[in-house]
Amino acid sequence: MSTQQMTKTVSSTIAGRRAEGGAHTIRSVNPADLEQAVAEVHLGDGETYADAARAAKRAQPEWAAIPAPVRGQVVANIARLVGDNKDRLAASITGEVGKTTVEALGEVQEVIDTCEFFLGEGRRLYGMTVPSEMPSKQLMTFRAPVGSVAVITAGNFPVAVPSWYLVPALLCGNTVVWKPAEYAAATAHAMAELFWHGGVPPAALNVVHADGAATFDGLGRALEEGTIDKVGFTGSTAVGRRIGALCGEHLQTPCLELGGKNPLVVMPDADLGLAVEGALFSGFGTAGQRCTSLGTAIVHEDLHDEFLARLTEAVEAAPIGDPTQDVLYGPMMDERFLARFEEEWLGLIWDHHAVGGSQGVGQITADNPRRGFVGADPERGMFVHPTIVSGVRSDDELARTETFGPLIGVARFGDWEEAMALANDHGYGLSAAIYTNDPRTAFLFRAESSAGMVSINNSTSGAEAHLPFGGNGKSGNGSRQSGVWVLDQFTRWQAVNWDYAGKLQRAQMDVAEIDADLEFRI
Ligand code: UN1
Repeated sequence: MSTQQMTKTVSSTIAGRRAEGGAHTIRSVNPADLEQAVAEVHLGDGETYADAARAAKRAQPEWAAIPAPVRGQVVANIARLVGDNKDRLAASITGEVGKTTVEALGEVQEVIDTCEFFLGEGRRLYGMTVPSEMPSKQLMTFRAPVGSVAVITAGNFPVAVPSWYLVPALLCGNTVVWKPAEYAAATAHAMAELFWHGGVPPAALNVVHADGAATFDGLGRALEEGTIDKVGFTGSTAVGRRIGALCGEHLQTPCLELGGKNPLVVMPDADLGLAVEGALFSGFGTAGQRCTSLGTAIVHEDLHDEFLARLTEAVEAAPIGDPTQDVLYGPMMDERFLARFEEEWLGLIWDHHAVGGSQGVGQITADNPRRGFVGADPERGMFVHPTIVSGVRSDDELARTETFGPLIGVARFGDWEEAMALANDHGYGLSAAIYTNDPRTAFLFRAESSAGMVSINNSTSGAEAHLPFGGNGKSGNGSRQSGVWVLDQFTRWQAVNWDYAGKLQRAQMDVAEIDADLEFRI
């Protein structure tokens, strides 16, 4: 691991100016090497947030007045800049949240893909012309920007998930206040710089670094003042519920992308090797810290023992450790996730469960080692043993609780109803996968799954950047990001009624009557 010290100072940026008022300072560290500080981060307070919202609101009309194809050109510039800085941005992700180099590069690619989709949308943003029921009258629809948008994101995807909000929001003519995760502040700042250098006016993209309490306070004030018109939030279900309630008080519908308990069903006709590979990637990639990470593998009794044996073997053999090397996963990205893993998720392992995948459970230390750990000293970082918990039943707490870390459940089923109960009854509905070679089973699963995203013979994680992304139930409020679908989050339809008859024509009342003989029979 690199021992190079590179501490920068990161502050909130409002209309291009550093905002340091009311702040306390935290250190963002490399989770693979806690002695390595990445940045000193000045955290703002509620007033910092409210100020940023005022700046965004003020800047919005001017940004919206720029023709959409020209805003699309800005997005094209961002795509190019992100591409040219791909390795640096990926290194920043790895160094600040511990994602492996290959996943970090993939994440940066997701930003580029998002930009490439939306730069063309600047030349579309289509409305419709609609026939009127009266002559000399034309109806049409326009997409109008929503206004100023609050974006609040987690740090597990410190650039890709923010780009799903920032790029379409800006392209549609909105301005933004972005509150990234505190533990990914330096990466967020780097990303924002690429946006500003690509031509986004500084007041159109304001960045506030703040803790949860200050953000909540500031967002409440901004909603009260009318300086935030839309909220986009990616994070936990518990926080999403609070944000949804706050927005509801202000008659707003936020875009909420929350947790998951994503099932992966393995049918008796499945390609077992493929299913094991899918479970390994979605269960342990990003150390299980994706909202789309595998929750429970639900395996038919005919294949269960072999699936479990092969997955356990794969997990035991997997290289884990230094994320700059070729490993399955690196550290937990922040101490809060390590603490929760040890204090809460491991407590969901009950007597009737069997545990496998590693020599220990919990943090990898000298006293609780993992054979083949990649890197010098696991105790310098926040590394956790991979854990497979088998014998999971539908009434287990573990079958219903999102465990944001490298822990998966394995359950056995006999009939379809049992499999679907395990797949749906937890009340989340983000992503679900099935491994089968029977198209009837695949489509039955699609129809009966509560998830917003269904994969057939592919894992629960790794969605492409231009399909609708989002969930139902405890995973969100039905909002969708990505592709054309997200346009409905960041624009509102405006209907236009244009009458050029020169006299009042009353809808429903002044409509021509048609002569018809409906008693006619042939
Ligand atoms: C998230 O964890 O919030 O589908 C998003 C995936 C990624 C995005 C995950 N493209 O796994």
